[in-house]
Amino acid sequence: MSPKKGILTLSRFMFEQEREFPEATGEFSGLLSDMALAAKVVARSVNKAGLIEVLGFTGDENIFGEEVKKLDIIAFETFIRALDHGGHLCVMASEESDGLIKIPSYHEKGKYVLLFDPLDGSSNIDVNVSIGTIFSMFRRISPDGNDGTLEDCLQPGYKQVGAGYILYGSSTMFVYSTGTGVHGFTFDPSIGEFLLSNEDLKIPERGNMFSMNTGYVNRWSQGIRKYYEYVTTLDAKTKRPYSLRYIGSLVADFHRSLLYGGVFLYPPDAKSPKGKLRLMYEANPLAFLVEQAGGAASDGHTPILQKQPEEIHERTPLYIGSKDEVKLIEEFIQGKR
Ligand code: AHM
Ligand code: MG
Repeated sequence: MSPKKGILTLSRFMFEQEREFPEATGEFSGLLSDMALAAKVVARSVNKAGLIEVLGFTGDENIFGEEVKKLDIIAFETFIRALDHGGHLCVMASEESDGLIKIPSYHEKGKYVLLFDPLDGSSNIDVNVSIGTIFSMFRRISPDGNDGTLEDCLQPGYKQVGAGYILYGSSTMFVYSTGTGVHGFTFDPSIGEFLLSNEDLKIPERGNMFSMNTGYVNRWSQGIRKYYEYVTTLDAKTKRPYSLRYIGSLVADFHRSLLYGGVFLYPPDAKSPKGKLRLMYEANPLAFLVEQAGGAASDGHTPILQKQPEEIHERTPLYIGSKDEVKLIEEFIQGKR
C-alpha cells in the first residue's frame, strides 16, 4: 500500500478511481459495492462452515428451526440477493444454474452482465481449506431497458469491463480489476471493511513454482508430460526442479501464482478432453486479471481472452501465470520442444 494514501477502504478506493474518469456514472462502482457486500455475507457463512454439523445437517433444520443449506447454495443465493435489485445488471449466469438468471420483472435492468462461480473449490468446502468466488463483468450489447440475452453473456473475454475474485482463506480478500491494474483488499472483520493491501499487483515474468494435479499424469498428452518432466529435472541454472504447490482451489492456487510468480495448469486429459475448468466464470476473469498484472493465460494454442465462447458452461484447458512460463508450456504443447 502506498504510504502517501494511508488507510483506504474499497469504497473509497473506487470513488477515487472514478474521479479520474469524469464520464463515469458510478454505476459500475455500485455493482462492485454490491459484490463486496455479498462477499462479506458469504465470508461470514464460510467462517461458520465447521458449525454446520453442530447446527444441523443439510436438509435438516438447525437449532433455530431454519433449514440448513449447503455452503455453495448459500453463496449462490447470497450473490443473487445482493445483486438482482441494484439496477446495474440486465442478466446473470453462474456455475450453479443451468440457464440464464433473469433480473426479476419488478426491478430495473441495468447495462452490465455478470457471470460468476459463487463458491469454487467444491472438494475443499467441507475441510476448512481456502475456497473462492470468481466473477466476470461485461457491458450489455442488447438494447437498454430489457432483459439481458444469451448474446450478452457469450462475449469473448477481452470484452470484459471488470473481473475479480474473493478468496476465503486465512483472511478474506477481494481482488479485482476494471482494466486499470489489479488491486487487492483484505477484509478487517473488526471494522467490517475491505482495506487496500495490494495496490497494482504485478506478477513476476518467471517463477519456479508449478501448480497442477500430477495424480493425473497418466491421462495427459505427450506435450504436458514432457513439460512435467522438464520442471522436475535438475538444472540449477534455470532453478529446476520447480516447487509443486497444489491446493485444488483455483482461486487460492491462482492467488499464490499472482503474488509469487509461477504457473497454474489444468490440461485436458483422457477423462476430460476439454479440461475441467469453465471458460466464462473461471478462466476468463482470471485471464483478465493476469494480463492486467503483466502475465498470460492460454488454452495451449489461443490466449484465453481471445476465445469466442459458444455456451455458458463451456470448458477450456487453462495455463495461467507468469508470461514466460505460459509461453514455455505452449511450446511443449505445440511440439516445439
Ligand atoms: P468446482 O467448480 O467443482 O469447485 O471445480 C473446480 C475446481 C478448481 O477450483 C480447481 O482448480 C479444480 O477444480 C481442481 O480439480 P481436481 O480435483 O481435478 O484437481
Ligand atoms: Mg467452479
